[in-house]
Amino acid sequence: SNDKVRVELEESTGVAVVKLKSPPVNSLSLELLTEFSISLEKLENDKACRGVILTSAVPKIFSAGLDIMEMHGKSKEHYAEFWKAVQELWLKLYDSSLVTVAAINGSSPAGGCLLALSCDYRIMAENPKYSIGLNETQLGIVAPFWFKDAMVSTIGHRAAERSLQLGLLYPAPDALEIGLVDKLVPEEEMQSVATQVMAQWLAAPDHARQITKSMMRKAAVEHLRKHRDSDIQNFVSFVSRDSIQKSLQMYVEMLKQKKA
Ligand code: CO8
Repeated sequence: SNDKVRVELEESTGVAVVKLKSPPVNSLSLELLTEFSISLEKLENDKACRGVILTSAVPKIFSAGLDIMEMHGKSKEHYAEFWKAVQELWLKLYDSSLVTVAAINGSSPAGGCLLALSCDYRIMAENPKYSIGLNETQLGIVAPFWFKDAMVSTIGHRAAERSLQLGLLYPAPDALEIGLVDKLVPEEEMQSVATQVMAQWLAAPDHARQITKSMMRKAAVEHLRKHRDSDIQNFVSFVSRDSIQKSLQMYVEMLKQKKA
């Protein structure tokens, strides 16, 4: 069903609020990735839209990242299709000409963090129970080069190296301290602060801002565009390994045990 991504465009301001609504944890399944990409493309092509506020309609969770079930026990063809959809969404979001503000109203590990990193500005609810980071190594997997590039661009090389090797998840206050997010706000003020930040970014003339954004992001975007096929091949062969399948299996079981 086409209702995992809620889009509300306010014509008077040109600002769209895009809410992920795929309970329980907004994990990025092939279906959600596809719907999200289509929504972004529509907004990108809509002359009435100048900015997007990205947030979650699921309490306490922004996004649990990529859907682990899409990377486990499936065919190589499926892994390839899934990975292509992950790349596609990232390219659309990271290379968007719209102003993008992430309103991170819950936990945001791995692919959830990547979504936030791809926006122009990040505000996060100041709850220390919410954490964000690229924790891939903790699952026994490796964040791809373009996840790494986005992290390095945001927090710098040294902090990114430590953060990626250890697979660190930062509670909101620590995320602010290392610059992984730009601002912490009380959860009930997220929407109004996001709107204020958006107004500030929209005050810059569109054309000049868009060219500047594209200049800043071009190298990372080209890096993936040029190596899309090999990146898919790498993902498929990596994720198909028995050892990786075992790690993912153990991680899923760990999540279930934590619950019991
Ligand atoms: N994918 C699929 N299912 C998930 C995921 C996920 N990412 N996260 C949680 N779930 C499932 C849980 O297993 C659980 O299922 P069930 O109800 O059947 O037991 C259900 O969602 C609810 O989860 P929790 O009970 O854990 O919910 P909480 O509210 O307690 O916690 C969290 C929410 C904090 C989001 C927690 O679920 C969590 O930490 N999840 C794991 C997040 C994670 O580590 N994601 C990493 C995914 S990998 C990725 O995004 C990038 C991969 C890059 C590719 C590398 C190349 C190989």
